[in-house]
Amino acid sequence: MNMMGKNRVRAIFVGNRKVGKTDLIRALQGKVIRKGDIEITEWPVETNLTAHLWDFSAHVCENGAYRFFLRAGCVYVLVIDAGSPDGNPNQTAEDQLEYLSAFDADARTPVLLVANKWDKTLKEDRYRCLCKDYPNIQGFYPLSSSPEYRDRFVHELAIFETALVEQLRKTAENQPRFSDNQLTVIKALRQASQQDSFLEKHLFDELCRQQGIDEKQREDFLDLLDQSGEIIYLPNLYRLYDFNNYLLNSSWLTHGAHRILHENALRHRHGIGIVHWDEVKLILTHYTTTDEQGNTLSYPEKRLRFFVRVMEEFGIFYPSRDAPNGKWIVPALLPGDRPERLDFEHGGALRFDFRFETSLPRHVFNLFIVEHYTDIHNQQVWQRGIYLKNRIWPDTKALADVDYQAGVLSMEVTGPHVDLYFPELYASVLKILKRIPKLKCKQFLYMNESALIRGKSSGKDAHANFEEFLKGKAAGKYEHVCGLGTYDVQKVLHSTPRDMDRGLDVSIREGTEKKSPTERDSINTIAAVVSAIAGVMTTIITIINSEVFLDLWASDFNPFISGAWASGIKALFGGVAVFLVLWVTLRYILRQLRNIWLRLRRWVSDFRHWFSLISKSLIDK
Ligand SMILES: Nc1nc2c(ncn2[C@@H]2O[C@H](COP(=O)(O)OP(=O)(O)OP(=O)(O)O)[C@@H](O)[C@H]2O)c(=O)[nH]1
Ligand SMILES: [Mg+2]
Repeated sequence: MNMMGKNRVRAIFVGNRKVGKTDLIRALQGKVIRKGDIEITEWPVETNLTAHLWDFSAHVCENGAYRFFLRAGCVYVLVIDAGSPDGNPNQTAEDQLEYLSAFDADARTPVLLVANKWDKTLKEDRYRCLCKDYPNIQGFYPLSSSPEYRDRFVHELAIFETALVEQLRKTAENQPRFSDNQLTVIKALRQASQQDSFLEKHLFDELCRQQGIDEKQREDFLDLLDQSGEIIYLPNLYRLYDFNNYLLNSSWLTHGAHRILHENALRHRHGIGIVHWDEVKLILTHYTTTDEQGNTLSYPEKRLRFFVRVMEEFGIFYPSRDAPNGKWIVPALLPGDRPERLDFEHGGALRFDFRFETSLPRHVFNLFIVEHYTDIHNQQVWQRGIYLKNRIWPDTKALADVDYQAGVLSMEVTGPHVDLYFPELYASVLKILKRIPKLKCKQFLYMNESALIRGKSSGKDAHANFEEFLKGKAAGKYEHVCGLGTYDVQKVLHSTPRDMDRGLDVSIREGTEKKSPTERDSINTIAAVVSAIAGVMTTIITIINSEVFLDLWASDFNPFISGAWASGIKALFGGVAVFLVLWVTLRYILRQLRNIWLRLRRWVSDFRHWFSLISKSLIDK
């Protein structure tokens, strides 16, 4: 690659609507080169380095559709409204930072945190702590960008500008430069995007060939084009589904997403956040529009698979487990508010919290909804909560919700099969969290009042660190001391003694993938108990069968029991012994069969999951 060419680096300005992103970009005095859902301002940094400042329109920010364009190799400028009287700008910033880091596995993409509208506030400390939690934040810049305050904040604006230039330079140093030939291709791509939002792969190859860009260089060139926003190129997606058209016009995605998310019929008819393939087709195939530069945006059916895959890739849609190719859950279409009436019985329910040390990313709960949506009770699901009724175990219900401000995901499970349903829900959260190892959370189990054995009740908020609770349980403790009281471990877990070694331990093993000794220990214990009982019974039978024993019963020492009585007692003892041995063995066999059944169900569900994934990729091909 020609290292003498020109460098273009993208700075992406993100933040909620009306925080002052556009004013901040205007303050940098670049030249607007493209308008539409994404306004791109060209800002000359130095002779060989031009920055493209990307500014998203309000609806793109609102839908979260700016996620399509977040890439490593950019600089992010996160703008928050420091003057906002209500809400929690810190929380908003954390949500945005989570989104940013979701597309940057190494957390290397630099972020400049701008607290705009500083003219309205002086509370600096509450933002600075964010810099400690997110190491990719390079600096914190309180300022005011609107024209009326620019004179007052000229110094602060200059500090921000210098920092931005430094980050752009650093980013450019790690990037190959565009050669003149490549710039010619870019020009042609821009022209082509006016005719059609997509360019067929063979035409792109032809353009490259004409400019002497050989096949070996083409993959790097595509990455570079994607980083600079000229083409949307997502290699994994293209490879997996064999897409052979490159998307040239980013507005095609933002317009399509906006159209689906704001389709009235969808919002009102379902109100439960589900979109079917037929609806995607119906809404988009007849939709043709032009963006602000006069480019035509059309959505023929052959392009819609690409559309939904990109939506899935960026967490706007989630494929439903039962029909991953035909039905999607769209969290943004779920009702925002908790239903007024929920008939969930809180009394006696098993309560559990995942408390996050950093913020709780939104996709964690979205994935939880996707995982359990077939159990949704009376369509009672909203953006922050879900009411479930298990389809297999009768009358067993769960209520799960999130408090983003406090960073807590809570669950309550009630009904006769809590001991089975809770492990299932718990395991699914662990499975989701496993994908985001940097997320730290603590788990707390609440103590049920009815499980109090001794001591003063410590109220409904008495809880235990779940890890310690489990350690105690694994060590065979049947009591847990917590707060002012001592609690019955079995009752807290809603389990009977026979349940103590299954369900929960199985789910924990699945979640942590560590071999828990508990199940093995309990099987050993059962085996030991069975052999002990059998041993005792054999001894009794041997004794009552022995001549000495019979003689003793029949002797003068025993005036009350005759020989006939003695044989009767012998038969009774023998019968009880055989019954006990059979009973214990049968229970053990039944329990093992039940474990096998649970395992089989899990395998079947895993198999269905993998099968649907494979069929999904085959159908797309
Ligand atoms: N007081 C004050 N108001 C500001 C400042 N910066 C911007 N505003 C006002 O905030 C409003 C939104 O500014 P924009 O720059 O359009 O915000 P935006 O983030 O681009 O908004 P959207 O594109 O709609 O998401 C306008 O009314 C501005 O005048 C500031 O520093 N101080
Ligand atoms: Mg704006």
